[in-house]
Formats: sequence, structure tokens, C-alpha cells
Amino acid sequence: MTLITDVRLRRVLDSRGNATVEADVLTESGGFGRGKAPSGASTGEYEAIELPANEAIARAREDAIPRLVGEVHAGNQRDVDAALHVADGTDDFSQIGANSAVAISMAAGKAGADVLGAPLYQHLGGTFRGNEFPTPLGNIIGGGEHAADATNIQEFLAAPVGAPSVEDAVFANAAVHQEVHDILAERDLPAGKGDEGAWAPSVTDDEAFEIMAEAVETIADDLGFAISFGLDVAAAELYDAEEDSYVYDDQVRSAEEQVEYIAQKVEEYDLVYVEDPFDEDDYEAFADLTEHVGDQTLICGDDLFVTNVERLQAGISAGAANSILIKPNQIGTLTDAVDAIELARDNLYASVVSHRSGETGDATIAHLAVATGAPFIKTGAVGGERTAKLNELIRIEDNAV
Ligand code: 2PG
Ligand code: MG
Repeated sequence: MTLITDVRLRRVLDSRGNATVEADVLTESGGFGRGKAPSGASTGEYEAIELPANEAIARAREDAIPRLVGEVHAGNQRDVDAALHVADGTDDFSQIGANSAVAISMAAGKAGADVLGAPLYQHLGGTFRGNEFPTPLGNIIGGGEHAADATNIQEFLAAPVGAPSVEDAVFANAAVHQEVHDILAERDLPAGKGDEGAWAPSVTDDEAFEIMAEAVETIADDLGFAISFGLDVAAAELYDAEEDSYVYDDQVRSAEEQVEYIAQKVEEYDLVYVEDPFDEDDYEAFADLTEHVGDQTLICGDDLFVTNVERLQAGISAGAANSILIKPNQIGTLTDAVDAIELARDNLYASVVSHRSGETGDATIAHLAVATGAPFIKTGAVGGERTAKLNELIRIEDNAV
């Protein structure tokens, strides 16, 4: 029933105005699915390879489509993704491009769900899943590689941990975003927005910490439930390998000082989440911080793990971090992403399903987070390509997809 009869690929725009890959998968019985690849700016060194969209499309047409059409059933995600790996033949999707791979993988999942008449999260997760909802981490203030002349820390993220529902949580993050706008206006600090819709004011990291603390407290009081916050330091972008130090605008921190700095911020602001506080090769520093504050906060590996089970296994063995960021396009297929989530779960690492800074209206990650019972999802707070996922979560909660 779900035998793939056609795969169509085309170039479409992403939220930064760059070209990305869109895939349509059609099946024998009329099933249809469409997937679009997102794209990072602060990409990890060990991510699967994104090719220029034109090239990725041409190569996937030549190598991958013939192995899918008339050969594989869209309803069997593992078969689809295995065929993509065989067609590619490399470890990192450098032949057909992780952007073509992930777009086809997601489109096939949706086509499989379409034939079954089931929502994607149920098709991917089975009927025993889909009742746990992730807490959305909302990007409120940001800089790094996502905005010029703003904070050094890439993301300050609201975390509405006490919200009684996904809907409440999503609206809480939007309210914190608005509150920060008002605080910035009061302080006469004009701010545009970065790639993910976070405010990108020209303030120091310390000032951003203060503004976040004030905003989440105000909105938590208004709404009557707890809202904390966290960070994506994206420290690989600050790291100077020759000096083994982290270079901020106002300070240079040695690797040891970076551990102390982050631990102190966790204590001072009760941070519930710290992503990539160290360079992507420094398992040791991750382990050190995890030993110190891992019982109080999530320490998440993004560039460190790149959704890769081997890198995650190395982290587990070293005691590095206690959670993993899951970005399907970092590894190329839904199957690989789910394998990373399962390895994480077996080892009590939390999974945080994530968007990229360059996004599209594709809402697959909302379904992936629910399908796998991920405790968190990071997908912005405002902006059409971000709200596409947030609104889909609200619909899933309302059982209206
Ligand atoms: C990150 C992501 C998403 P990018 O670092 O976690 O917020 O950014 O997509 O640029 O890697
Ligand atoms: Mg990150």
C-alpha cells in the first residue's frame, strides 16, 4: 500500500532566504508527504554534510530516487532510511547531501502516516506514545552566529517548566518575548531580531542574564506557574584552540575558568538548561561541569553529539552532559535521530528535539518530539517558521491533527 511511486525534489526558500531542499513522496495508494530540510549557522564540525541545494537535488535524483521508487514502502521508515544510506554510501551523507536525505526521510514518514490516516507522531511513535508533551524552550535573547553586535552567548531560552499544558507553555514563551521587548524599550535599547526571532540587542551577556531573570519572573507571576531559563552558549564558536580559551567581547576565559563561569551562572540564576558550554571536542570539561551541577540542570550536547550515536556513546562513557540535542538534519534521517533518542533514554539522558537557525514551515520535529516522549523541544518563541512547530504542538495536544 505504501510502496513509493514517485519522489520529487525541488529548491525552495528557507527563513534566511537561502535555497533548501523540499521533497514530495507519493505512494501507490495515493499517500502523499512533503518534507523540507532546515539549515544551521553554528554548525558542528561533526555534522552530516549539507550540500548546495542544487547539487544535493541532482545527486539524490541520480543515486537515491532509483533505490526508492518501486522498491521501498514509505510506511517502513527504517527501510526508507536504510535505502538512503545505501544510496549515499558514505558515513556523513556527503554524496547525496544530508539536506536531500532528511527532506526525503521526513516526506516518506508523512506519506506513510497519510496512507494509514494517522497523525505523524502516532505513525512514528506507535499508540503507546503520544501522551507526553515536551516543554518548549523559547529563544528570547540571542547573538553569537545568529546576530551581529549582540550577546556572545548564542541563546537565552525561556523554559516554562511549571506550565500545565503545551498551550500555556507556548503562550508563556511568547509573553516573555514581549516582556523583554518592553524592558529593552524602557532601557532605551533598540533591538532587531536574530535568525530565530530572538531579540538581538547590543548588550553584554551579564545584562542579558539580568533582563531574562526580570522578564521570566514578571511573566511567571502574571501566569501563576514557574518559568525558568537556560542557555545555548554555542561555545565552539567562542573557542580559540591555539590558546585553549573562550574569547568573549569583554573577557577571555581559560577552559577551567569557563567551567567555573558556567557553574556560577547555573547557581546564580537557577538555570535549568545549558547547551554547548564548551568546545565540541572537550568531553572532559562537559564531564567536569556535569559532575558539579548536573544534578541541578540539564547540560546538553549539540555540537558535541551532533545527534550521532557514536559520539553520544562516547559522552555516556565519559559522563559528559546529561542530555542531547536532536536535530534530524545533523545526522540525515528520522531513523538515525530516533536511534540517538533511544540510546539517550536507555542511559537516562534527556532528549531535546530542535529546530535550526535556518528553518521552513515544516513541523516534523513537533511530531518527532511527541512520538518519542522527548521532555523538551527547542523551536523558538515567535516567527512563522517557529510558530509552525509550536502551533502544531498545540494541535497535537488538542488532538486536532
Ligand atoms: C543551535 C541551533 C539552533 P544552528 O545551535 O542549537 O538554535 O543553531 O541551527 O545555527 O546550529
Ligand atoms: Mg546549539
